[in-house]
Amino acid sequence: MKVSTAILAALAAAWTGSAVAADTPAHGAGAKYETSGDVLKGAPMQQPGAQPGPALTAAEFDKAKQIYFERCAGCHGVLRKGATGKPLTTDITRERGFDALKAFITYGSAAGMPNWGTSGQLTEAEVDLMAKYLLNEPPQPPEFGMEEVRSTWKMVIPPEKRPTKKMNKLDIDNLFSVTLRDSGEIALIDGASKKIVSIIKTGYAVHISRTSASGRYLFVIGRDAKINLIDLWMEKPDTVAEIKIGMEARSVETSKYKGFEDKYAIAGAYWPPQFVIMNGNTLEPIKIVSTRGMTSDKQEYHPEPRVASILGSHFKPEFVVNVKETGQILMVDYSDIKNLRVTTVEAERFLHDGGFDASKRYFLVAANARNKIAVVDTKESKLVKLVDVGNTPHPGRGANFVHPKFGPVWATGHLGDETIALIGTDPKGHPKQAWTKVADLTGQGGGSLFLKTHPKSKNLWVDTTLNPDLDVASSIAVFDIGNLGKPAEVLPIAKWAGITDGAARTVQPEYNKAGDEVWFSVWNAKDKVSAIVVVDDKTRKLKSVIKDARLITPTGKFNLHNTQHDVY
Ligand code: DHE
Repeated sequence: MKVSTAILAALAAAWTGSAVAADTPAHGAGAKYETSGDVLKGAPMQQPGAQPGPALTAAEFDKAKQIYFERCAGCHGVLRKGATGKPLTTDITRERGFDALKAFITYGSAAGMPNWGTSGQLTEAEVDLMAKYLLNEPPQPPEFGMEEVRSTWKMVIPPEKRPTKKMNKLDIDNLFSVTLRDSGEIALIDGASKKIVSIIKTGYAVHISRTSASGRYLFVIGRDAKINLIDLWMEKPDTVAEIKIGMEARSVETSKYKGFEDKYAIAGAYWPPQFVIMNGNTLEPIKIVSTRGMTSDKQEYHPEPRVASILGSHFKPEFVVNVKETGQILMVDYSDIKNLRVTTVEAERFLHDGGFDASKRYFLVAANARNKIAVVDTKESKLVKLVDVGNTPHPGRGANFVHPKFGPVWATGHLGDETIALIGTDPKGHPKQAWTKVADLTGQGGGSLFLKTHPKSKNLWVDTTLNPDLDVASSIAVFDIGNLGKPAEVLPIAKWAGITDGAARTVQPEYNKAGDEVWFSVWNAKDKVSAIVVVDDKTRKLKSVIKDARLITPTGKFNLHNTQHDVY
């Protein structure tokens, strides 16, 4: 079934701003999707004192603050200075006035503002309250400087008390770290037996896992900015250190350059807008750097630019830090942290997720609300090109393969349309195609979050997790790389898992180490059965279904070898 482009556009706008439109079924799957400010709703914030706005009681202020951080902050910003949504500072809201604000919240807008009132997401009284709240100055969540960061640092097992050799029989390379989103845990699953080896308590709503350069350590970051450092050599892998680097975060990475393996870790926060460099073996915080600054386009000051994806360069002792609202890519040189050198690459606003090309020299990242992919040369620390793609690219780390006609390409799917854009990545062998969109494939629909292939595979798997049509959202499209003119085959992954209760969606293909199996999460509500479905890559037939009462809301899966070596 084709879904209207208006719905997809609203979905895309909402996702990029981190709030799903109220009238899309994706919002119905809301339990699986939380707005980016939700962690902050409970943060202590002083109600601004007497001011020209309508007076709010303390209880009203608390309620409005909670609604704002649950529903609005992702798009309009913590301080209401605007992100993908319009700014809502009092100079603007007071000029608009109470009635206009009320109408806007009730009916939404064509630009992607959800119709909170008419959809029934907010009652009339709540809409009233929010209009009043917006006429008052915004409260500010607390900062999180070195004193606060350090006070959260826990050394559970110091390096000298850790094993000196691997104490277990696990095939670490083929372990999968699986996010159990709503239980605040990860599951370590053995790739061969498909058995859960261990469940480890982590921060709230874990977002990603990353393997250290040596492969010994696993870093896991929660939405609440808590990092767990897990030692995979222990008899039973477990947390050896933890820390909170802010109040809200999504990304963590480790130093990968030769000579610096496992030495440093870095994590980026959504609030406060900052990144923190830590000791890679202990998580002891070393340096905090604020990302507040000028936008790349108009060079206007932005007070809360969130840190999106971070990658460790293979070509230099540098971290590639993508700052969302300013569109600046910071190449952070960790060879001398005291005298930190940061090369600021002017890219494009609303940077989100991305990955390397097959040579690992070039980094491609989505400037999602600008429908572009920024390409950075990590050897030269320079922007190569901004490439136009479809509506709201969302690549995850992307997918690299050799196109029969155009040579090496990197692919991204989109939230706002059904296309899969292929970008040439071989400036030496295919200079004409390099850093341009060479082709579009047509997938099942918009709402795509992740796609994946493997150097040994001939398949390209594309999810459509947030498509409003549940049949589309619960299945996967697979393209034949050798014959891209052929329409994709659609496999009903959630049905294969035998899950009929709830609105289970299929999310994030991930290969095993050998590259002959693909794992999919069948992501259901917290109180419903979820699963992981394993498909044989060659035959595209079901290989196994992992079901276990402990597999609560599985989303991301990270094969430790592929994550360690950036294989995708
Ligand atoms: Fe993610 C990656 C941010 C919602 C699952 N997500 C990322 C990255 C960022 C990000 C910045 C890149 C990290 C990196 O590479 O260093 N995600 C956000 C959001 O701001 C957003 C839109 C809303 C929010 O409030 O968090 C969001 N993400 C989601 C989900 O709802 C998903 C589907 C389920 C969940 O667990 O919350 C989800 N995000 C993922 C996954 C990755 C990811 C699985 C890593 C993909 C990979 O293959 O590397």
